[in-house]
Amino acid sequence: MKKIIFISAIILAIFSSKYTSAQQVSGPFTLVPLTYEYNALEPYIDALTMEIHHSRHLAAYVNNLNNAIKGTEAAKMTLEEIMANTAKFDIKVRNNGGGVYNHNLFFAILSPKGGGEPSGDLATAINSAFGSFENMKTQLNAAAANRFGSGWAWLYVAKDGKLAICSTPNQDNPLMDISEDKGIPVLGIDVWEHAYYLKYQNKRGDYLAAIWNVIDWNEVAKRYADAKNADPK
Ligand code: MN3
Repeated sequence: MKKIIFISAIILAIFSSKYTSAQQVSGPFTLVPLTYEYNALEPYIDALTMEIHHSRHLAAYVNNLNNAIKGTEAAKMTLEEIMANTAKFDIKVRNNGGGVYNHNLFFAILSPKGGGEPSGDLATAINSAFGSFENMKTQLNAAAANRFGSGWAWLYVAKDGKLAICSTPNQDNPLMDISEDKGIPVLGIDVWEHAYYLKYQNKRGDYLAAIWNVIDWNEVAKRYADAKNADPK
């Protein structure tokens, strides 16, 4: 009897691991691993949300993008080149390509060592564009809170070289040719419910208040410097 229970437990373990483990992905795009543990952003973003968000949601965008670009011109493009040409391709390329680009940025600008305020050139640019760091936060939170349904709020370098704030629906972003507001994103906040619902339920505002504790300003500053050095198109 004990043996049967033991064997059943093993079979169950094999089955459940099959359902809970990350989905397999095969190129050209791959699932970028996190540089921190799933529980590293607690208590601001909970471990289960991070695990599902990364190992299932992002993994699905990667898989779906790889499938959508198979045999097309996009299969030889970088993610940034795909963003600049979404109008040419199937809607699945826009949705899943945006999903991969946006989440790679989002997970990279979060850190357990985050929080505080930016310094240097980024701080100067924020003060010049918004008056103060607090004003920038207020405006970005408002863009995130007012996004109806699923989407993103962005701090980005606009075509005039200045920092600006916008919000996009679904998995769109300012790099896309179809975006109303165009530029290079340096900070993105995911306001899809999957980003916060397990911990914050319908209280998107509480998630938006908490996320500033885990924003990695060194990484945002690096992206700001790269964006300023990029060729204006
Ligand atoms: Mn998401």
